[in-house]
Amino acid sequence: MAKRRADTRNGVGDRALHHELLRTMLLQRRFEERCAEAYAVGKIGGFCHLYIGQEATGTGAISVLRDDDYVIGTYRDHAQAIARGIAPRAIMAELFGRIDGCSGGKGGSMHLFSREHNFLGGHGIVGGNIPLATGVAFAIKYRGGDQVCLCFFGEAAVNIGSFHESLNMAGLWKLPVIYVIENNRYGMGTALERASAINDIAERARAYDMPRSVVDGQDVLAVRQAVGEAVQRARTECVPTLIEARTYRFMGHSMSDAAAGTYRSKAELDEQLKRDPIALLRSRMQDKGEITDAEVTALDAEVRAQCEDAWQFADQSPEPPLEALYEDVLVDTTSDPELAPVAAGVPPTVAPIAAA
Ligand SMILES: Cc1ncc(C[n+]2csc(CCOP(=O)(O)OP(=O)(O)O)c2C)c(N)n1
Ligand SMILES: [Mg+2]
Repeated sequence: MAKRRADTRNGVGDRALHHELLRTMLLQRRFEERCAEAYAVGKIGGFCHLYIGQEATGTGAISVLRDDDYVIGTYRDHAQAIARGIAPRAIMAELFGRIDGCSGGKGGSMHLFSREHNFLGGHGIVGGNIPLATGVAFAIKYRGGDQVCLCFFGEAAVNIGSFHESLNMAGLWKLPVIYVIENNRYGMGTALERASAINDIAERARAYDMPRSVVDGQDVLAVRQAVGEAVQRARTECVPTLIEARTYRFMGHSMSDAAAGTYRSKAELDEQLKRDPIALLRSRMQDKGEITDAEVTALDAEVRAQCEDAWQFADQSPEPPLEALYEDVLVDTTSDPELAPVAAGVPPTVAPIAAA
């Protein structure tokens, strides 16, 4: 599968970079609008959590990574998979539970995976991906690599025990991991102030002697800057970072609850809608003369067509056969060349972890 992600790291001018970031966020938005539609007509089953409103955080953060870095997220993973370059066709097919999905149609909305893109999920357990990210970062260091692991989770996850265990290990062993808290103010219907003893959650990094920063999660360029600095620190000095991106989701927690009217007011939502991350970047580009209205319209038409193509592709893809139910439960070490030595009982020949 060809990688669709353009190089948004270095060597490209601001205009090209901004166009690429806008295209990615618009694709994420239109894709998830189609997800909502597909869910309503029963094409997507199970849980489905949309990222609408939070696009700048995932897009800005992932845009600074190299292809050999790792990304690991939560159940709110569709848009991050798009930012990482996984084809909309493969994502939509996964959401439809079809064989051409990136997880073979057996993961669904919350479990998007792509080994090719070093995208390690999609995890349904709140906080469950944080120790995994820490383990990935340990493996990178143990093997002497210079990749980093970028780990996304919500602000409610910082009250889970594994968050603290993981940050302690990462701080102690100096692991190349960047923990990005997507603070959208709510864990399902519970406001941060009702669940957390401190509201300034980036402060938790102090307990683990870890650099921290707070960033406007609606500003894709600010996120790029903050994550870029953390990635550089992790890559060159093997230092972990905790970043709190202050953002907001414009939809309900999942497809099963309303956007407003229960635990948050319509007035609050309307206020937040004024800081739509896509509109913010678009108007910044328009002010600088980097994009015209006609170009925005054309871009929108292009991504809408891509989403329609993804839907049609997913709809035509078959369901996995019944026999596939028992596949992918355990690792098949015999058919994977990388794992064959393990299967044969050969101990791994990797360098021990360097002293911090
Ligand atoms: C260990 C665990 N407890 C409870 C749940 C149920 N649950 C699913 S999402 C969620 C809220 C998480 O909120 P947050 O971490 O802020 O992420 P957001 O949904 O806002 O992106 C909860 C409690 C779960 N999936 N896993
Ligand atoms: Mg939250």
